[in-house]
Amino acid sequence: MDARRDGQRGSLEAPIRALITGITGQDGAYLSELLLSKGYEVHGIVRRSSSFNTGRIDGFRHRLQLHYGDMTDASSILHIVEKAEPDEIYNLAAQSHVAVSFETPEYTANADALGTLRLLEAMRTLKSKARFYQASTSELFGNQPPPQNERTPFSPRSPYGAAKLYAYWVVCNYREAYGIYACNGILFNHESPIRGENFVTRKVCRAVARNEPVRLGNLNAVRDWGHARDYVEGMWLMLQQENPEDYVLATGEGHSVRQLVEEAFAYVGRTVSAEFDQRQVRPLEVDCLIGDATKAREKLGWRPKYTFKQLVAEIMESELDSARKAGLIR
Ligand code: NAP
Ligand code: G4F
Repeated sequence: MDARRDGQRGSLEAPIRALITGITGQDGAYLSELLLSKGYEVHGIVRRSSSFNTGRIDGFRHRLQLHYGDMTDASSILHIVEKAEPDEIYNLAAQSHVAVSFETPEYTANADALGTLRLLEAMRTLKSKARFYQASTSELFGNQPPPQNERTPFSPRSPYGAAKLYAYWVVCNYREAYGIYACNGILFNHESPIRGENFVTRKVCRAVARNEPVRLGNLNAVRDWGHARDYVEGMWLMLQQENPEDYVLATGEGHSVRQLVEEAFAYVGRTVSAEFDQRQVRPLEVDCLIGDATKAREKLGWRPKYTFKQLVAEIMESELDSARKAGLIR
């Protein structure tokens, strides 16, 4: 362990420095808040966009150190790691939408697979001693029967899953070959009121709250939905252990998309109604993801606090509030 971590952890003179790629995303925002609350100096990589993409972190942006960069641009990654000199790196940046990965497979591989390699290579080149968290995913499991855990074989069913599989293995390789403290967090679906609007939880809650048609693809898919706030705590815990290992984070409870729709309508006391939209059906589907997070519970002491019901209620409340403010409902 290096001296900063051993001796001066969290002290005022030398706060621990974290670098978060994907800081403008759902998890990046929750993780930033968590690390700031622990006294970290938080750096983040933001990619240039024609419209503002920092909405999720604007409330505490003045406490962050943001750098322009892109996972597809090796030199930007190298310079940022050199400048920020992080003690911990959380690699959350990705083209994270499974359906979109079928439309943009090459870009997804570039950002999600090669992007991870670029970051690890930057660390190796700079001889960085940072601890490294990789945002791996339950999509790696594909249609392996549930419950899935760290010993379940991988068999991804999308360009996104395949890109993340490369990233998973290259993280393991760099850990073994170069002694980098690197962990894969194999996270099952986690959601929140700031989830991207085109993921199914937020999409359903938004449409129900606004009294708009709910147009969906496969209602039979089962997912293990937790709250992002719980999951970023698990990411941090993985980097505080003596040895780097890979961990599944999941609630252990599965619900179908149909049950999600029923829960959202029940919240507003309306009769369920959803329309089928062929455009939302993926070329390949992952049928059922339900995780077994025993290892994280036993080794990290990690347990999710939110239930599915509480998660849907929180997203619904937020959507109802925004619908009222927009004058769409009373
Ligand atoms: P998200 O909301 O889609 O955020 C993704 C972040 O990556 C955004 O900040 C995005 O920037 C950034 N990004 C995308 N392409 C980039 C590029 N080429 N260069 C630099 N930044 C780029 O995703 P999330 O839900 O927070 O998930 C975080 C990570 O965990 C992702 O890697 C995802 O694949 C993985 N994961 C998520 C879940 C889940 O259920 N949420 C489960 C397992 C694994 P913009 O804001 O500019 O778009
Ligand atoms: O909300 P989703 O788009 O999430 P998905 O595909 O499970 O991926 C998310 O979780 C992964 C972890 O398992 C992450 F790695 C990934 O980055 C992302 O965060 O879709 C959930 C399910 C799917 O089975 C999909 O086919 O909902 C089904 N679905 C049905 N109708 C729909 C729709 N999904 C979306 N996004 N939109 C629909 O209209």
